[in-house]
Amino acid sequence: MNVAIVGASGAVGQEFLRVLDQRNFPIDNLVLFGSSRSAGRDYTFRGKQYTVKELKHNDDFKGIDVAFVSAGGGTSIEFAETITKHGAVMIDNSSAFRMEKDVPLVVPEVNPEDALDRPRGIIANPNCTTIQMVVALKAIENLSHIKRVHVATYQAASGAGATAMAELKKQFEQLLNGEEPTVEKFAYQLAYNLIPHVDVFTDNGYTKEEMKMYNETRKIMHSDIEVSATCVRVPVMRAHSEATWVETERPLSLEEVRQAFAQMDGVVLQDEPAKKVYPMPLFVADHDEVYVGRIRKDLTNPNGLSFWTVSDQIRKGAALNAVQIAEYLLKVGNIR
Ligand code: 2RA
Repeated sequence: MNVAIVGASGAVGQEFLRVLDQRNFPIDNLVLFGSSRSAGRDYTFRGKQYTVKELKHNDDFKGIDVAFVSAGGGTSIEFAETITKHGAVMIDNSSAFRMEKDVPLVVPEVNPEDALDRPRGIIANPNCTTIQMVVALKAIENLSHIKRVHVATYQAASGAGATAMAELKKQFEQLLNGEEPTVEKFAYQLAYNLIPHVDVFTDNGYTKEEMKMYNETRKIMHSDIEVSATCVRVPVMRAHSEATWVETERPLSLEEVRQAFAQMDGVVLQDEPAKKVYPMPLFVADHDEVYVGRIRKDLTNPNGLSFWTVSDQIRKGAALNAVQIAEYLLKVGNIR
């Protein structure tokens, strides 16, 4: 496979390199692309050095089979044609194409076959908060149709990029030294704080991040599922957590729900509260799966169920999901 990574210097771009190597993804040729600022930087992959090329409108993508793209929505929109015109499959981590009718939005554990119908050669990677939620929801949907979801997210700094992670770390150090914390990546100091504001507010009082969870979930699950989200930034480095409540068509027993989670691809069940066993971002960071715990029947609604999920935002929330899409295409022989 001839592989390109666009946005190679970013947090997700760097994770693509780690994930591709760790999963022994078959690569004959690798090309790294970035902005004029990151062009010239060198990265090592499988013992060989690669230099970032500046992304330009030329024929650099000729012969590329799959391009993993994580460089912001503007870059994805501007370069989609350049990337795909020679037949490369563009797996895009930005939100640019997610809701386009002719672009599949894919989580391999939930709707892999959607990736086979990509008239523009583009496959969209969902938002990180959506990915971890739908992996868990799929286990329940297999038992009984989910009518509605309420979810509160506890989103790590990594969602805003490597510089945001560095800012959070720096804030703790500055505060420890009695200095004024640097506040640039978020609306307020994040250290020792929670910020109920991710992305921008829309006319209905929800943020764009919260509306992504509504719109993307319906597209991925091909369902009329109703999702009401509250997305919160928390002082955690790289794993997102979510408190989820679902209402299903029929009442579900805890036993069948636990069994469904235990058998679900991509899920690790961590649910033994009596032994203080439940998922936490500190221990889930750098892992691949969606960790599920705190499972309980809703005491206010016989068809209600509550649970807690944690997953690494940079891996399953971005780079790993995109690589798993490419692995699926390879497995079914649907890529050059
Ligand atoms: C965030 N989900 O966490 C958004 C973008 N990665 O900031």
